[in-house]
Amino acid sequence: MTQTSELVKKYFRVDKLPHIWCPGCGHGILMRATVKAIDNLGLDKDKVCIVSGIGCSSRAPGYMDFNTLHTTHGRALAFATGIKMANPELEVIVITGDGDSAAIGGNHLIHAARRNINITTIVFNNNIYGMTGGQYSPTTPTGDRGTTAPYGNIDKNFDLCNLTKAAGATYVGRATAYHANLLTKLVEKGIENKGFSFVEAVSVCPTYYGRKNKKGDSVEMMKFLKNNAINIKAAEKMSNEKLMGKFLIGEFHNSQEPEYTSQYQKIIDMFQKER
Ligand SMILES: Cc1ncc(C[n+]2csc(CCOP(=O)(O)OP(=O)(O)O)c2C)c(N)n1
Ligand code: SF4
Repeated sequence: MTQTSELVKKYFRVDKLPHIWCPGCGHGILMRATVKAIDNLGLDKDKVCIVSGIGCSSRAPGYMDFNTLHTTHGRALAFATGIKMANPELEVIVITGDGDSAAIGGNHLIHAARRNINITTIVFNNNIYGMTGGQYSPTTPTGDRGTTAPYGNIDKNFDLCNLTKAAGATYVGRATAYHANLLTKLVEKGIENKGFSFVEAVSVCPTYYGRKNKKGDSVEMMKFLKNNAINIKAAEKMSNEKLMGKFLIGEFHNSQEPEYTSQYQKIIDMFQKER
């Protein structure tokens, strides 16, 4: 088994470390779980392309030693789609935030899912806009506070797994910074899936979400994830009463459907034969 230090040497841009995430931020754990999944699958580093938008979450590819692209806010999936179409041989992984993927990038997310293009998207969901100072995002739970919702958010929050599944993603899963081993497994399976894979990685942001909502420090927030996440398989046998106030983790959806770049190639082949 590869040790952490070997992982760091092999997969991180050591000259860019230490990272500048706040002490106690969950994003580092999620980044490590992503790299661990890549390592477990033994992927060729030169064939992996990691794309992000803008945000604390989207800083991750800057630290990761692969082909990486730090794009514009909300547009990671648009860039990633272009890369995948130009070179379907590449393993394209998107790391994005809840604001980046579900607000400004929300349309790209549903259409990438609908196309079933072979991209794995990992959303580092900290339930808030971290980088810009704690504005509420589409995943801020109703009633919770942000700088733009000082009296509590009155919008309904998105369940990103339900959203992407309904839009057509063929692999959907959720884990948390506390459940890092499960997250690694879900990312592995997402990468292996030949279609659009969506993995929600629930993070902790003690600086903004935690402080604004009196959730305590990072340890308290991690305890919350530990105590309130229920595996979807276990949930099947539990009563609604026991599930009240809990949230689900695990594999939500796994199906096989035609993949976009291979369908596109078939059209190219058809016309090349006709010529
Ligand atoms: C077009 C555009 N609009 C707004 C911004 C400002 N901006 C930068 S990061 C960000 C939010 C990031 O939040 P999220 O995706 O949830 O990631 P986090 O920082 O919480 O990890 C915003 C609004 C920008 N850079 N570009
Ligand atoms: S603001 Fe929040 S998400 Fe951003 S680095 Fe700090 S703890 Fe992490």
